[in-house]
Amino acid sequence: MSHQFIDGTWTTGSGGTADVVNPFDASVVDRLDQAGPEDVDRAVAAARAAFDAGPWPRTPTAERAALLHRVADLLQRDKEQIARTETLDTGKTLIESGIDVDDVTNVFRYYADLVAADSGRVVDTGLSHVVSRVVHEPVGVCALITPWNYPLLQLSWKVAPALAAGNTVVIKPSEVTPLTSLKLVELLAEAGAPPGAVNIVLGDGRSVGSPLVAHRDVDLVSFTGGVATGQAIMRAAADTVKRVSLELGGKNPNVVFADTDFDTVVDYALVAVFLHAGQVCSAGARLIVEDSLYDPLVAEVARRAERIRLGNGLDPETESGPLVSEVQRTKIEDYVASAVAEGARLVAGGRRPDDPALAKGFFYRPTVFADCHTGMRVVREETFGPILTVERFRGEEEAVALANGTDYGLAGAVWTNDMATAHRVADALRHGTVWINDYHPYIPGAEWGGMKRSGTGRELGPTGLHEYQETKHVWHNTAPSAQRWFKA
Ligand code: TXE
Repeated sequence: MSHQFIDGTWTTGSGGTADVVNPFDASVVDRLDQAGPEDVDRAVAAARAAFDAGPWPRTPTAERAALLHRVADLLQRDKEQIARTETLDTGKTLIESGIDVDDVTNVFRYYADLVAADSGRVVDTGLSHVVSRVVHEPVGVCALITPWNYPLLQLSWKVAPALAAGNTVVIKPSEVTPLTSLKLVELLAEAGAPPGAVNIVLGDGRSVGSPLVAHRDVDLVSFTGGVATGQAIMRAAADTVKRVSLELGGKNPNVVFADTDFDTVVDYALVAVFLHAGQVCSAGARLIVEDSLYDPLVAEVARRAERIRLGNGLDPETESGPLVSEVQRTKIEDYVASAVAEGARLVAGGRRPDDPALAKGFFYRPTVFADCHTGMRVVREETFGPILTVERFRGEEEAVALANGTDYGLAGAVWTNDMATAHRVADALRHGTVWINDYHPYIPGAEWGGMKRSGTGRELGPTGLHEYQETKHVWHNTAPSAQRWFKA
């Protein structure tokens, strides 16, 4: 067993072993060695040496871009195998896993093309003998820490721009779902990443994540995960003034005005929240509905939620898989109990499935609560599971107030056929992404990230590259002459 990739070599970690579990039936998919403290040190030292004296940061951008394109080709070559692994590891359906691989491929291609076109800029100084240019350089050693809901996808949003910019990286995937991250490292090595440019260490947050964040030789931490962990990372990074980028999830409003098409909005309301069993940072977990549409919409969403077919992600008939772990299911059950105790009206789900074929897995029925308000914990906090809460509004002002009435600010949507209303509400929402008459799409070229407690920094788009770049101003006086500032 050798699952740590350090300085171009697969080595065995000294931190014991951990099982990777299939959430569908709790069977063991793989057993992997874990990094010990000395492995973390060796990985950072390799990345440091590769940054300070290795070829990668000095490789012309066109060659770095070519490597990223090769990775994209390899991802497509191995697409089926990667998608299957992601499904075994996370429980999501094979269709979703396949979409993830395509999206990851596109992210590598996007950053390859973007960095190839990034030649800095020349600034007009007004002085003919002075050349002033602004250039982008890599930041240094980047620790990339990822969660378990979109393991490969979220890693790609970090590793593609980090490498495109010329950084070296140490990856720490979630201990729950490390398999496709290992595969991506294999592909990066196959594509020709030089030793030390890409390293991966496995383990949990306490024994591997935390020492990485505190390490003196790490210059940047990019993290996606929970708010409490993000806060701890921000605090720890302060000691060495690291650059930090955080994506910490959301509690995302899906605002529906009464003039919208009923059947369409029911479909989208369901996929907004129940995609990947609700374990999506941008899940539309708060449905906020105009008074006159409220009762029919609640009834139809509840009816359709009851019909969602749970099952094995590998089965093409499955519409939704299990939660990722027993820990996550326990959390969801706790939220359901608190919602009932606080007076929310349960109209769908609220229980584990009865089907004995699903008994071993971490399944929970898609759940809908009506008559919710922002005083309830289930409305305020990110549940990260298949729970939809429905609130009622009267008038645009109240809709906006409710949608913004959260500590989070990652994403939200507005549904209406009145385009003036749509854009007024979109402008008023304090969320990093706003969809009008849609839910979920994102594209490599447009920034992704949150306001308020949803985090700091942006992934994707040009800003997603700048996160991994230092900006340097070079001033060249081509004709210096004595100025006699001080007397000769
Ligand atoms: O996340 P953690 P968890 C939210 C969601 C979920 C909650 C908890 O609400 O229920 O967070 O999930 C590593 N220093 N999101 O506990 O702990 C950890 O090993 C450095 C939102 O799984 O934040 C893993 O690799 N690293 C979200 C990663 O951080 C540490 C996606 C995420 O784990 C660390 C996932 C430490 N001290 C959960 N402690 C999103 N934004 O999409 C843990 N880690």
